[in-house]
Amino acid sequence: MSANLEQCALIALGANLPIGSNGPQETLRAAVACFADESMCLRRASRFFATPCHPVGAGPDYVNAAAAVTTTLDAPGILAALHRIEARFGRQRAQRWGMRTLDLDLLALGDTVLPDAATQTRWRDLPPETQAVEAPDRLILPHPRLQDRAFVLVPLADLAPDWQHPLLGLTVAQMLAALPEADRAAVIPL
Ligand code: A4P
Ligand code: MG
Repeated sequence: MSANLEQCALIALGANLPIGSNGPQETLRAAVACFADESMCLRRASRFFATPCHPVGAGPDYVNAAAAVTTTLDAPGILAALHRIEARFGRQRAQRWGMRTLDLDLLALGDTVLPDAATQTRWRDLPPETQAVEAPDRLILPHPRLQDRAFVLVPLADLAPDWQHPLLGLTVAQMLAALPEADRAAVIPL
């Protein structure tokens, strides 16, 4: 008999559209409060940051944050839970990388690699021109773009600077230090 052990999941939160009179910050705060309803126990949450929209000009600036939760859910179970929370906040998938009321991405689950190292590496190494048009049809862990993005790594460094990428061997602090200074400087604490 195998017991499902509790593991630590790292989650990225982002929003760049209001919901009625509630702005992205209120949405992110409310989304964090929903984790408990989905069997995810909040351990740490980052500050909130204003970040320039990527790609530049594709919409309003974002608010981004990160959270660490513990859970006995497996990786697909966590992603399904995150999608249910997105749906509660009116998320519609009209356009890849389109504007959104709430985006919740599973960045990592401990040192889990999914579906396998070669596939994660292929998605991680996708050329920039392909990244915006090709979306994976299955769960990739760690999230294939996390090492590239100041809007992910700056919040993540608030709560898990020492988490180590299982394939790159770099910590969050090291991946962040490898980004251009201008990218880091554009992520502004609110
Ligand atoms: N998927 C595979 N692996 C994962 C994972 N680890 N976490 C699949 C989450 N989803 C994963 O995701 C597309 C597909 O990837 C899904 O089928 C999912 O099962 P999606 O959430 O439906 O679509 P999306 O949000 O448009 O894609 P994605 O990959 O989450 O978008 P990105 O790359 O995160 O870009 N600019 C700023 N400043 N801040 C932002 O937060 N976010 C985006 C979204 C664009 N620009 C941004 C920001
Ligand atoms: Mg997403």
